[in-house]
Amino acid sequence: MSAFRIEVRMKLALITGASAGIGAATAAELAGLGYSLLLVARRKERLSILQDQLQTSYPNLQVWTESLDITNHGAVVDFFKKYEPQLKSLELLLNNAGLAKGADKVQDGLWADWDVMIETNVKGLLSVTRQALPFLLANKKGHIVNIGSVAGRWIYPGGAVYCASKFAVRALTEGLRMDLLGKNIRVTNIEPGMVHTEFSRVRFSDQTKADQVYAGMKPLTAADIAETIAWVVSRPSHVNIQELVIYPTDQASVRDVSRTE
Ligand code: 8X3
Repeated sequence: MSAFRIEVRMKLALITGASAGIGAATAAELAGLGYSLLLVARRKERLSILQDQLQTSYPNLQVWTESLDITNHGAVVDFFKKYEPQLKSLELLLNNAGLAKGADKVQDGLWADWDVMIETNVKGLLSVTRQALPFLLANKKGHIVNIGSVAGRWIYPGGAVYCASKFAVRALTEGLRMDLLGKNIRVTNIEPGMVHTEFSRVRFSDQTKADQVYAGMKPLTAADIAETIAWVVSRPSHVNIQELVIYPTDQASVRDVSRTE
């Protein structure tokens, strides 16, 4: 990719966890809005397939993909060095990478589950954000969109640590907004309820259990959230949608879900 082409489309969006679900769906929405895309996730093959699909739909799209584990701070630092030419055009960071592992009560919880949730949802988000901020600040404009959760506002049994990690995302979103005040950088927290992605399969490592989560109800889709993000980022630059709670109609709270028999 020549330096000239990098300068053709000025708006770059960096998406973490871009290989599937909300990340991949938002990549497609942002391509439609004229963003260039820098897509990262651990699964390089999935990213390559997504890259091909996006380039078929948007032949002029500039899209780069890179395998990156955001829990590896050294790798994150190296990534930001490698893509510095592209990142000079950074206008949007979508902190989408995140996961739940397990739904055990704290007294039964597994350290490995807690570790990966906190490492990814909290420290990984911080690692990427810290490296991205110099680029946004240099551009004197930008937008950070964090994928939080209703679990960042309300707690449910078996969700203490996952909820804590998403409460942290909410706190970091608010803190960032304060620290960046006056810098023309918007910060948004998107807080979805039940979205039918790989989320529950990752959480339970079991397809049957994952299917039960959505049985008899109509959950949100990744596309629903992606469309919302596209709306949020395309508001005029003086408008910051600070946070959005989005439930499916069949869900009234983290614990109330309407299901057909
Ligand atoms: C996912 C929503 O309700 O499964 O963040 O925790 S929930």
